[in-house]
This record gives sequence, structure tokens and C-alpha cells, in this order.
Amino acid sequence: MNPSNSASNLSAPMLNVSNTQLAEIFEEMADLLELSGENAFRVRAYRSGAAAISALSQPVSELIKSGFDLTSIDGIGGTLADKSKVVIQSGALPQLETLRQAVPRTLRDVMKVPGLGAKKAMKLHQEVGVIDLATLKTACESGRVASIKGFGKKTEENILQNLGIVMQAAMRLRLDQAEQLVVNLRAHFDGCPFLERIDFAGSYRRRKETIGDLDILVISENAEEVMNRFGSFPQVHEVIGRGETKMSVRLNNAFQVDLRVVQRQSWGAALQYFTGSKEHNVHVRSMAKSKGLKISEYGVFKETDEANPVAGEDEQSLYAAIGLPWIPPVLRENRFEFQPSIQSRLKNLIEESDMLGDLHMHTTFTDGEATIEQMVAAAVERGLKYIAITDHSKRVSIARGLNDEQVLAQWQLIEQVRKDWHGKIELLKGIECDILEDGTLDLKDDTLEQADWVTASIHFGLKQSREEITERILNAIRHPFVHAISHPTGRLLSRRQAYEADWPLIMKAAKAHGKCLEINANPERLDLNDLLACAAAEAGVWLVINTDAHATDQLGLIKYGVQVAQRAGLARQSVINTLPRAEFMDWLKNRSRIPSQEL
Ligand code: DGT
Ligand code: CA
Ligand code: CA
Ligand code: ZN
Repeated sequence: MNPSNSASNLSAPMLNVSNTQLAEIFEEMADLLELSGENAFRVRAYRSGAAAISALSQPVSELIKSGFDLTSIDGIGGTLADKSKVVIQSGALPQLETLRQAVPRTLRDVMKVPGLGAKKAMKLHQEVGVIDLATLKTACESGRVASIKGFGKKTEENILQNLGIVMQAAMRLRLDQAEQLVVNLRAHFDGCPFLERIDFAGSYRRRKETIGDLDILVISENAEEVMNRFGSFPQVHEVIGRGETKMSVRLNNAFQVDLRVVQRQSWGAALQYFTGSKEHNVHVRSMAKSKGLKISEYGVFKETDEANPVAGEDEQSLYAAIGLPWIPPVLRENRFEFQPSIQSRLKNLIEESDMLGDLHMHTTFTDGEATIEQMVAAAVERGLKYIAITDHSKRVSIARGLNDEQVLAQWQLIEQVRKDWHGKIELLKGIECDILEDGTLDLKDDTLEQADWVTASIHFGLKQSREEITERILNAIRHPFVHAISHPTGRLLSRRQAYEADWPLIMKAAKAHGKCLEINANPERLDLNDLLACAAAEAGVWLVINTDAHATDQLGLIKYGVQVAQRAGLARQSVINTLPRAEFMDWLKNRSRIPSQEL
């Protein structure tokens, strides 16, 4: 391995600049221009450009490729059309790079604190050296803000208060945390006589990995009573807003929950609207428009008759009105749900019941809570047909990782236990073997050769360069006794960023060597994520969805991994542990089978 850092920090040109990325570049231009005191007209041009780009249903990169005149889009003038081309072609905007030299990017957060704005943010920067939310907080706490001309004690107190809200609002709940909240809210509304129907929309229903706020939808003839009940939910800290049919609260943990009361005949339209995503809805509405229809949260209407809805009582009727099958919420991200292939994609879309094996779990041999026998019994209970016990290797000493001798002893025991379960489940001798900092594996080849299933993963040396990490993963993929790479990007949601690596290269190697990449179903990981899982499947790589269970009940986490796979649009044919037992065992023996590319 070549530990050279030289090229690793150069940002490579983006191959595929999405509309979201382009819009964000324009949004940052607007913010930084405003901070530098640029005239309002120019700032506004970038902001409307960003809004116009986000609202487009087609990728700008494709529009440019096809020679489409961007200036014909409302909100995009000649300058922004040219800049869009520069970004699409080079992945960056030189003017933005220059601005970033002059103005700290983190001042963007400061200007968005309620009551501040660009002028005050810049003043705070120049007078007391504020560069981000943290330095703003210290400056307020030390009284330096109050001493700035035009600020004063009262302003300082206000800033501090708003700052607390802003900093906490940056928090998103993990899907499993949001799910717990939903369980509690359902229980709270349980038995409410005024409630005809309740559901949870937004990113929660789309099963996104994190949730910004929760969107509750109810049918009721008595909105007042339902909102009163909502307000009495024990975790409510304050009511942020309340109208005739909608109410928003902030919980003790600063998380926001919105509730809307809708009419029975609008249920489907409202559920569809508030499920989003915004990008999906924009496209749905433009499809409706081309059919002379108008879709709102109240229903589907003919443009000539906005009083009587033609559909919208349920979601099926809404989608049918624009000639689409019902789209599962997990797919509503404007990625491929509008492609003609959607019918066959839906037919083969992976489901939790397709999962027949789980190839990553721990026992009391390392940091698991259950014995091998308990894990097997729980797996049989869940209807699994094959599992691999994959405890840690010795490098993970905090988890009491196994050395060669210990793992060989464990495998002997597994061979004994296996006999008791013959015919019920296939029990595989496995190991989660660490990929060491130098790219070698933590256990001897002689040991690994005796395993039925080896999944390799990185737990140390996460700060290495992109090249080094890539090379380590490639080494593991090339290793003859390795079957899969576990939690490939190493991220921990809201705690640790994924490390960088050359994923296209890694996927190419995984395909060439017939190795699997994991979708780790633990809701703190969800790694690979939906986008990388989609790319891997498209590259012809086998995915494997595993729980990484450290206790028997964690085998149930598999659903989160399946939901990632669904959001990636994966067919069961892309996921190796959907294969029936005999076919999977056959693959283990000669690894000749490749994932089916059919949708
Ligand atoms: P989140 O809460 O950040 O995790 O993401 P969402 O998707 O739940 O977003 P949220 O709570 O702001 O809005 C819920 C849904 O309501 C969203 O997915 C689509 C719809 N929606 C909200 N605001 C707009 C809007 O300005 N335009 C459109 N077309 N739809 C919107
Ligand atoms: Ca939401
Ligand atoms: Ca919301
Ligand atoms: Zn593990």
C-alpha cells in the first residue's frame, strides 16, 4: 500500500451534478454575496435560480446535454444559465471558490439565526470575531455581543435563546427513534373517540434514514378535540402554532411534530401531499397538469371544475388519475418511480419476507448478549433458512475479539450445534474479520480458509486517506477467502461521517471477484445507504442485507435494511441472502452465480 496523501485531498470533479447540488451551490452563492454586502438584486437572482432548479423535474445535466435553452426557465437568466453549464461540466464554480476565501462559509448558519440576517452576522464577524454558531454562543455568553453598537443586552439575550432552538433544530431523529415516538403517539391517541383515522406521513412514511419532523394526518369531525388531545401528549414542551385544522408542537427533545386534520374525501390527496417528497410531488403535479388535471392536498380536480374532485379519497385513485400504479412511499424521491420500467420494478421490489438468511451476527463469544444456541433458535423462530455466526476478530479488543485459536474452537462448537438443527436451518461458521490499517486481514489465511463465510470490515484507522481506505477495501475484496465487506462506509448516523473511498472502483472489484457488499440494517448504520446500494446493484454487485445483531431481538432490525434496499429500488434478485438455502449453499461452493440484472 502506498501511504501517499498527495492526491487525496484534491476534490475530484463531480461526475453527476444533481439538481439539488446545483441549487445548493447557487444558494451558497446567494448567502455569501449577501454577507459580503452585494446588491440585493444580484443576491435575489441566485436565490430564484436555486428555487427554479430545485423545482425542475428533469436533471439540468440532461437538459444541457440535449441543448435545451435554460433561460426559458422562469427564474434563470443568461448569467445563471452559463454558470449552470460551468458547474455541470467542471463540478465547481470559480466565483464561489473566491467568495469562500473572503467570507467564512459557516457565517451562513449565523445569518439564519432568527433576528440576525446577513448585515448583523457580518457585523458580529467583524466586531467580535464570530465565525459560526459556536463562536456566536461564546460571544453572547461573555457579554461581548451586548457591547457592540446597536446590539445591547436585550438583543444578546434574544440571540442566545434563538441560538438554542436553532442548534437543536439541526437535530434529526434516526428512523428507529422516530418509530418509537410514533408508537408512543399512537398509544396516546388510542381510544380518542373523535379520531376516525390516523397516519404518519412525510419522510417517516418514506422510511428515510433520519427524520426532520414528524407529520401526522388525521380524519376527524372534531378538530378541536383532536388538537387538545395532541397538546396533552406528555412529551410536548410547547405549542408552536395552532389553527383551525393544524397544529405544531415542539417536544422536550426539541423535535417538532405537525398535525393536520383533513376531510374524509381528501384523505388520499392529503396523505400523498404530506408524504412527499417535495420533488416527487412536483413531478406528480406536472404530470397531472399535462392531463388537464390539478392535484392539491384536497383532491384531484379537472382544471375546468375546481369544486368537484375526480379522485383523491385514497392514494390509488390519485395515482390512477395520472396513469400511474400506486407508488410505495419508499420510492417517492423522484429517482426512478416515473420511469416506464416502474411496473416491473414494483413486481420485483424486495420485501422483508424475501429475506431467508442473515450473515452477520455476534454472540457471547465477543460482544453479543446471546449464546450461539439462542441466536440459532431465534433465527429459526423468525423463519430464516441459513445464518452465519460472525464474531469479531482480535483487533477489536474492546469487544474481546477472537484470535485464530479461539475462533477455530468456536467453529468446532458450531459444528456440534449444527447437528441439533439439521434440516431446520443451515448454521455457518463465520467471522467478521478486521481489515487492518495496512490492508492485511486480522486472522491467518489458514484459519480463514476453514470458515464458511468471512465478512471483512474496518473498525480502526478510519482517518486514513481516501486512497489508503480504498486500497484496504480492495485488498479485502481480492482476498480469496473473503465473501463480503460489512458496513462498507463506516458511518454512524449523527455521530460519525462515512470515510471517503473510491466506490465505483470498489464496486467494480467486488463484481469482478464475485464479492458481496453489505447493507448493514442497524438503524445507527444503514450502511451502504440507499444511493450507494443502488449504484452497487447497477454495477452488478451482489448486495447482502444483514442485521449485525448483538442480541436475539435485533434480528428484527432486518426491516430497516430492507427499507434501504427498497429506497434503492432493489429487486430481490440483487440480494444474495434472498436465495433459497440450496442455491445460496451452491453459490458459497463455486460462486459462479451473478446477480440477475432484471428489474
Ligand atoms: P423532513 O421532515 O425534513 O425529514 O422531510 P419531509 O419530507 O417530511 O418534509 P416536510 O416535513 O417539510 O414536509 C412533508 C411533506 O409535505 C413533504 O415531503 C412534501 C410536502 N411539502 C411540504 N412543503 C412543501 C412545499 O413547499 N412544496 C411541496 N410541493 N410539497 C411540500
Ligand atoms: Ca417531516
Ligand atoms: Ca413537517
Ligand atoms: Zn459486526
